[in-house]
Amino acid sequence: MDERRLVKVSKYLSRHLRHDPGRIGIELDEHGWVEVDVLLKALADRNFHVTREELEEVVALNDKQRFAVRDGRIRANQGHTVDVDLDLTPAAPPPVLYHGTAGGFVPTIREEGLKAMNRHHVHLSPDRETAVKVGSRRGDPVVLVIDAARMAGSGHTFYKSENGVWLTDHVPAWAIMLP
Ligand code: HQG
Repeated sequence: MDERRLVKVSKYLSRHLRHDPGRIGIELDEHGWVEVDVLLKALADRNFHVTREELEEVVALNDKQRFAVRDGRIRANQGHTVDVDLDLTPAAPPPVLYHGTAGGFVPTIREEGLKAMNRHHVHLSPDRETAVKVGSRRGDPVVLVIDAARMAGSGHTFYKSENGVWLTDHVPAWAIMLP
């Protein structure tokens, strides 16, 4: 499959497995899973024909490992806005994590910290390079450095999604290190 189609299928899956399953008439279970067969049929019914092999390729080659397939079912690894329980286990974060954002948001973020906005958690990257990519989605990226060790020390819980994104409920302003 060429890169363009990979990205197209991945975006389509992200939209419906994270945000809007009802739009294509599928239901996610409480942990975010849907049968692969049900998903493929829903896509075909909407004239978006994806074979099982193509779906497997999208899952395997996805640049951010956004999806997991297990026991004939598929789900998004993180990034949901719909209410799902991903059974995340708390994990000890590395001392420092990164958050890529747009420069325009920085003054507010410095005041109120990082909020989950529409998602379930604030998303943090394990390295600066990844954070630059995340921030670039919104224009000129700014990378904030987060004192995860200090947050963990004061009782904040961190989770690591299956694809290596660090998640937490809120990053207080004091945990954002000065440049
Ligand atoms: C900002 C993508 C003002 C925050 C990415 C971000 C990631 C604030 C935006 C994943 C704020 C929310 C998540 C505050 C946070 N005031 N702005 N207090 N607190 N913000 O998309 O982290 O490609 O919900 O900085 O790569 O950008 O879809 O979060 O800019 O991993 O797989 O509010 O989504 O992954 O935006 O991205 P988002 P995000 P995928």
